[in-house]
Amino acid sequence: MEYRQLSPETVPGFLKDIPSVQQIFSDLDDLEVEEVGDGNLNFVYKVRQQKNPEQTVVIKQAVPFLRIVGESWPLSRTRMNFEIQALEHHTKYCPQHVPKIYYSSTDMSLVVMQNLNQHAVLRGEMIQGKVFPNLAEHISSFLANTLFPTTDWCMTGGEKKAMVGRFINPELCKITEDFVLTNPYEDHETNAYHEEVTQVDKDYLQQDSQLKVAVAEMKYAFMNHSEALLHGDLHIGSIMANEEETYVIDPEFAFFGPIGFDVGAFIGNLFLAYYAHEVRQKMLGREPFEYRNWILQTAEETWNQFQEKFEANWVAHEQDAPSSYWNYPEGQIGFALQRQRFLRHIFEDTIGFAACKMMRRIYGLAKVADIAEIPDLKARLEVERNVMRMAKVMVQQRSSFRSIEELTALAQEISPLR
Ligand code: SR1
Ligand code: MG
Repeated sequence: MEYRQLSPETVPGFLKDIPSVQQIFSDLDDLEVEEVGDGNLNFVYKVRQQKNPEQTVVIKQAVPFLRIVGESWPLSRTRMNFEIQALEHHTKYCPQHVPKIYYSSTDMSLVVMQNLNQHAVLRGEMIQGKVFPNLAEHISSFLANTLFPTTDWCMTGGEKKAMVGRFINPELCKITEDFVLTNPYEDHETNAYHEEVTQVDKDYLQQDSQLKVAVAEMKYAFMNHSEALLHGDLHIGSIMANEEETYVIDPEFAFFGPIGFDVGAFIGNLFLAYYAHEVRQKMLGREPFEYRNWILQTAEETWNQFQEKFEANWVAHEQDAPSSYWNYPEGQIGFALQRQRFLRHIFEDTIGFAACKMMRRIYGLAKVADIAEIPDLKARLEVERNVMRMAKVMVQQRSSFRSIEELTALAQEISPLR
């Protein structure tokens, strides 16, 4: 099939010929299509049957450019091939948190999937101050269950290397290398500063050698540490949720990288929301304490539960296929020590990458609405300065935090819950 970019007008004709889609709609001549993509890269169409709106799907299609910039920024459509492969992996290991896939095509660079119409994008919901009681439990499961199976603790060397090869994703990795791990820390042309940002603010990030060394170390880890198959972009805009259920979407940045990058992406975004809600809760006419407390608790529970679940997966794997390596009288002590040291390493990476994910959203091209849509620029600047203060300590002192609670204590030191 030859690639063509779909439009709301051409979607119904395209869907008509797909057998798995024919089973969803009772009348394929009665479809209503709306383009709803609000992400930076792709186009997303919601399709529903007008007379039976519960018959519905979503189509996500990659176009050969970066949507946030336009056709002047070419970007290969092969990103959809990585998304399709990653969705298959996530479905295998964590189906309860992945939308159902009805059809995919690498030729057309698209996927037809479950319309999560009972759920909404988590970032938008959190901006409105909604609480998600199961979020930490669900995301920690998603992380532990999708990451552990692709580590060298679980796969054979041959299997792992073959899979790493299938996920060499240089173009999207370069977006992260540039926009998360390089450009915000220099006065780069792709950065965007609002009018209240001063030269002192910029220098705080862009002319601090200790900070720049620490970020460069994180970038090196991102580029070299092929620990597990990552989602690769697990911010809170890649999650759809309601009070009961949580779904992880958009894994087009998937590649084999450092585990802490995924865990840190989520936790860093929680801290961004924490700082934003010092202002946002007041905008909503509420006292900030309760909501911000929930955000910090979610960060703590996510890390603590992730750690437990990752370790439990590791122990279960060893019990299923005991290795002769630990088969000596004190072997279980050695195995426990190894788990502890590896999780310690992931924790340090999590803190370092969370910090980079926070900083890139302040001066980098792609911002987060939590902060960037605070209308009062002076209030926004104060939020941004708090983010920078925290992120700087995190990335530079990532090896000195002994627990996630020490990290949430730092968040409160910089901006008390109130
Ligand atoms: C040009 S930067 C675009 C960003 O959008 C995606 O969601 C990734 O976070 C990427 O860095
Ligand atoms: Mg995305």
